[in-house]
Amino acid sequence: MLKGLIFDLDGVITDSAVYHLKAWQDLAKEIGIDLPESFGDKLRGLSRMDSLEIILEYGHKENDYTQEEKEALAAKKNDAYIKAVQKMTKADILPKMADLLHEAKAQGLKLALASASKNAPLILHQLELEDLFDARVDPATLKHGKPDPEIYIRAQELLGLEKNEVISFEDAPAGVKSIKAAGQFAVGIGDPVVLKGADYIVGSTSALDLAEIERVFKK
Ligand code: B16
Ligand code: MG
Repeated sequence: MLKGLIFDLDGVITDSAVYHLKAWQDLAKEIGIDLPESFGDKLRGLSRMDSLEIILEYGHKENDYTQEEKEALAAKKNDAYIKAVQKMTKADILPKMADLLHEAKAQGLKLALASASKNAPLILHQLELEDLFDARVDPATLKHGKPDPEIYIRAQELLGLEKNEVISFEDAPAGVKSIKAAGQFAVGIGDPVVLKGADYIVGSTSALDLAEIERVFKK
């Protein structure tokens, strides 16, 4: 029986990816790397330091910096990202998502957040959604990032539920892999080819229909 929903943040509840990409592009430019718009999809769901690593590899600069210097670069990107996030409002919630969250809550479903972002509390605050969530995984407490199942298993445990009692929502291939490795039902939001491991896929949040997802889940 369905008892809870677990959500990724970036790409599912709001499109913070555009701000991540802009902040990474600005930082990359400073160190001589020209990051194309298409790189944004590669960053989805990856942790901050994993994002920096693939950017440095892309620019053939992976051996140019010490760990301390890498941390300083990531901190600089994060400062710029936070400045952008502070301008977000509830108008930045993706289409239909606020309705879906409120509908789920009204049905008595528990809600958890499984975002790799350390800035998730700030973003939920900006979007005025923080009170809706019963649990939030703190990514700083995790040993492994997505696609490892740890984050989705932790979210389910924080809700006190079993894997067959939850539906989890993701926009990134690494996130869908994480959900499926946790043994949960995965709703993918995005390109069906890219998200092919998911149990139910919609092209965008505009197409989300909780009753329909629940019907497929129960089959
Ligand atoms: P931060 P999600 C992820 O969010 C983003 O998709 C990814 O691009 C970002 O690097 C990661 O959060 C870490 O974010 O630097 O704010 O800690 O999709 O897991 O909600
Ligand atoms: Mg995401």
